[in-house]
Amino acid sequence: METVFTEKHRLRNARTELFAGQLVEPFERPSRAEHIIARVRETGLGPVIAPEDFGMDPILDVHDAKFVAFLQSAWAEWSATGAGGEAIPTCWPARRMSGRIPTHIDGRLGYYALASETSFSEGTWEAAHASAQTALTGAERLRQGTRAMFSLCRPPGHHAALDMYGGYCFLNNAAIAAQYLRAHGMERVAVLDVDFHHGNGTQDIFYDRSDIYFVSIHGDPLHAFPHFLGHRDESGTGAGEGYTANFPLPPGTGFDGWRIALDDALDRVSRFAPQALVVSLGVDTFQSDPISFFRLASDDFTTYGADIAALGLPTLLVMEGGYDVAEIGLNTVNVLSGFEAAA
Ligand code: SP5
Ligand code: ZN
Repeated sequence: METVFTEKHRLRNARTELFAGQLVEPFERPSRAEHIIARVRETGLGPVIAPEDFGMDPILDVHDAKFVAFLQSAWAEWSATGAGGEAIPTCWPARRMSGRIPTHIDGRLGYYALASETSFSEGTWEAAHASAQTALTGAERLRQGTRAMFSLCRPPGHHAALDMYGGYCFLNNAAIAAQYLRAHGMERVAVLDVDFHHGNGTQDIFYDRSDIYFVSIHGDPLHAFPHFLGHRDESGTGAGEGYTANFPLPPGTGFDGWRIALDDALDRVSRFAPQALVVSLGVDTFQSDPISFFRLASDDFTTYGADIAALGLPTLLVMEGGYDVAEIGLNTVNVLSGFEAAA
């Protein structure tokens, strides 16, 4: 399997994350990608290629133009205020308040953020843009007939919605790739999200559509981030009714329980009969992940990589979360080699 990777991910290197009432070093840090690419090379998974530049159009096919402009200018606007630290929203358009877009950066941050743990830092836009191009390059290779690709995206994307960032995500790489495949000849595309957290952004972007099927297995939002989406009864709206499926699972879920949900999810993908599958691949389902509560072991990642390959679909695996940095390379590449062995 080929991997798409660029060192531009390092431009996303925030100093702060608001966690447990303190500003700490972000869980979503550059060393995550360095460990994964090291393991890709060590195991001889396949060639590592650099992303091509597909420009802004495929990004604007998925995200609101004003939101994208905000991401591009946010750091400059924030720095201009003379603030000493990184950009963290402190207020939101909460229930019964106006939906008007503010002028001041403090208001704009709250308008476009869905969470405050994700500090906006210098270089964030450049890294997010490169991450989206990394997903797009994988999608284009798939379109040309490659069976499977790994887009080693960083920062991750699945929490980024039409016009919101947060959960360490700015541009929704998997959604941008899925929409690109739709726009370039594939009639039906499925997105399978196996990150520990619900892919609220991807669900939001495709919720009213029947041409992109979205299915997510995740920590029950009653107990886990993003807390306000990902319940079992969310199944799509309008023409999209029945084209979203959610499998929220309780704290302590191990591989046996998780794999039952995966079987159901894969069965639904299979019945949708897509021309391609995009996998939002987060390995924060690992037993010792510092911010999550599932109990998968390293070998389980190999097993489920093979389960996904058994669908027999052209598959683009897009990196999302995973915060046990010492084991992230092993767990991620286990999914990919499990897939390869069964493909
Ligand atoms: C891409 C991705 O995996 N994003 C995850 C964003 C999670 N952000 C909020 C984390 C809050 C964690 N609280 C956990 C308490 C653990 N004791
Ligand atoms: Zn996650």
